[in-house]
Amino acid sequence: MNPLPNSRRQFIVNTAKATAAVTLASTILPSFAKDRATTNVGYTQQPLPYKYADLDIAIDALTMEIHYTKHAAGYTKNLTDACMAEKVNTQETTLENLLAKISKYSTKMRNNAGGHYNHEFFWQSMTPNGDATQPSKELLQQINNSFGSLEAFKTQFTDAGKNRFGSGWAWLIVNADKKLQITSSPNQDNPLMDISDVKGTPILGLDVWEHAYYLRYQNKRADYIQAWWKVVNWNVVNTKWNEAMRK
Ligand code: MN3
Repeated sequence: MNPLPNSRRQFIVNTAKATAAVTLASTILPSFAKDRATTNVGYTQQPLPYKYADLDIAIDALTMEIHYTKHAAGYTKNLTDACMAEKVNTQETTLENLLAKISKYSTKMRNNAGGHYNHEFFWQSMTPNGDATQPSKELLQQINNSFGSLEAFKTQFTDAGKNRFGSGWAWLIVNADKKLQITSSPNQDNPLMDISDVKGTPILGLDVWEHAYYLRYQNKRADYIQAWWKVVNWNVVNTKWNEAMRK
């Protein structure tokens, strides 16, 4: 004989499931949810949020494919190797925190932690529908305050990328005073690193290594940057700006 009516039994099953879910949420989910709730970059290469050919208005498909599967994937693999060799617990140390004390690690760690972070950040910051996105009202106000206008900001950021000698990145950051600032970094360095001359939280970054543009643009880096504005995902920049202001 069934000791419990069906509805009672189902209630117990549901309660057990709910309890299990609450237990799971309180034990496992905090770190997971934290990563998902922010635009933090993890240690693994994430799938591109678009196809290689989708950014063709600015970047051709072959460049995207080689850049993602060879250059960027190489940084990710070498970062994994460096973390193993230098005993970084990637479950406990966020990549952002590792970058903040990068001076304590090897040059291999610096180059590949930066290379992995910068590329994951870069992929996130682009979309085939860039023209459908724009700075939020609040961010636009800050851009106007800091640089005069959106166009003036783009010109100054473009100059930072154009004038970065050799390989590197141009950045828009939120600095310690919560102000917007344009900067650039050599190689795979970035403004999260303790060794960086200019420090802050990046909210937009542009890869100006030749591998990012040479097939289509050859020596014309300025043309690449001009086209790149069409694929900037301002929705992501808005989110990163909000997060940086709350830090
Ligand atoms: Mn690159």
